[in-house]
Amino acid sequence: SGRSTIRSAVAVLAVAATCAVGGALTPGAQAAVVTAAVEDDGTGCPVPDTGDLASTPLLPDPFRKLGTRITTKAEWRCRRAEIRKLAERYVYGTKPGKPASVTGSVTRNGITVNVSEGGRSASFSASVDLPSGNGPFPAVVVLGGLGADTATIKAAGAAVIGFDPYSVGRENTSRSNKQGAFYTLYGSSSSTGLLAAWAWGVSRIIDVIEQSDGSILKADAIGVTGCSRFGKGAFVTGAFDQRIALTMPIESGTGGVPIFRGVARESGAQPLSSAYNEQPWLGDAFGSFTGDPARLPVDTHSIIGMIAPRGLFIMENPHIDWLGSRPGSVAALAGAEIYKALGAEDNISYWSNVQDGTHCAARAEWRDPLQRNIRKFLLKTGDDTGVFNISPNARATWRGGGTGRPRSSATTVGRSRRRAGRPRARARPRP
Ligand code: MCU
Repeated sequence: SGRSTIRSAVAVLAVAATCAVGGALTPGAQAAVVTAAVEDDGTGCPVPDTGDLASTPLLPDPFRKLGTRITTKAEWRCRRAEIRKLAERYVYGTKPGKPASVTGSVTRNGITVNVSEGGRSASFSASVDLPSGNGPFPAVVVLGGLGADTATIKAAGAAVIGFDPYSVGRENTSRSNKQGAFYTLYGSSSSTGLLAAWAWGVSRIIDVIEQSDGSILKADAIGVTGCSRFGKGAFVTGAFDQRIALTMPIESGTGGVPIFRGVARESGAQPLSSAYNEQPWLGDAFGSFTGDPARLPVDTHSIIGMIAPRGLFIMENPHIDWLGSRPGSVAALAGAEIYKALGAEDNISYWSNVQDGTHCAARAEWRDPLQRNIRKFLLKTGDDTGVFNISPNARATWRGGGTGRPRSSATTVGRSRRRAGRPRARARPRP
């Protein structure tokens, strides 16, 4: 039958990550057209109240709804809507949808965005840098300009949209006096953190591209990237807009990809309270979890699940403890289980095996996988499989209560074919 099921293999299992051999992306046969036509396809999904939050020291089961565990791929749409709601409520703050009015323009060198709602208006803009050739072009939104290899992005055939996240959510403000276009619309005391505000800004840029005549940029071939704090932003941006075809967070550190429960146990990684207090990146509600992340009903593997089955390429730096590359690989490996369950394991890649320890350096190792990801998910001309190339420094083990190894009988998870560069997932019951 064509019906796919997701079931728990064992109650608790461990996955040991092995270092990828060679690390080359090998050809596969998976279709890459997996974006949604809308920012969020979960409208209409019932999301019950969470009630009291239980302590879950192991990773929460991404397939367990508030109530029961899902058993089919079709149920993922509404489980994702739940994860989104929980992530907004406890981690990032609410990201509102398209405001009542969004207007603007797309030219060969810039995008303007005008938004208004409830009698408040704001504007911001972004730069456009086109590759050679004839458009319309796919594009990668680069948050904050730091660390992204824009030459490679253009050489691969995608335009670079340069977006200053601070135009929609500034840093160095108190939580009660947040500033920037987002907070002009939703109030300076909005409990939404900067990362969700930045994500909202990118979504509005995509609205304007969608509304344009499509002669310069293609709205259905948008990627997002950024390094460091803007890597946190790129991660959240990709998670919260299903029109984004490719999400590429670089060295995002705490508040980005690394699993919260792991950060808390990783000496040297930026502590949760430090990331919460350094800037209002995370939502105000996260403040009550910094000392006790086990109470969070979602962790970042589930945020990766919000991106699935769309393209995701996580880049990390294993040379700086502060960046938490071990909890980062935990999130990636656990999140990959969601991709597998959805039959999309070829759409997630993780790479931390790099030489240069400089934060946000231009890295030769990422050039090839970056081009391949752009070709596959934005130009839609490639069919590479995903690759996990984990630095020995970043190798980690995760355990998830009931997360299990979800089996998707119809597609990839149960099959025996193994490729170089894939993590080996091994079910091993633990007492
Ligand atoms: C990795 O991102 C941050 C980090 O969370 C901060 O503690 C540090 O101050 O700055 C990093 C960054 O954004 O560097 C540019």
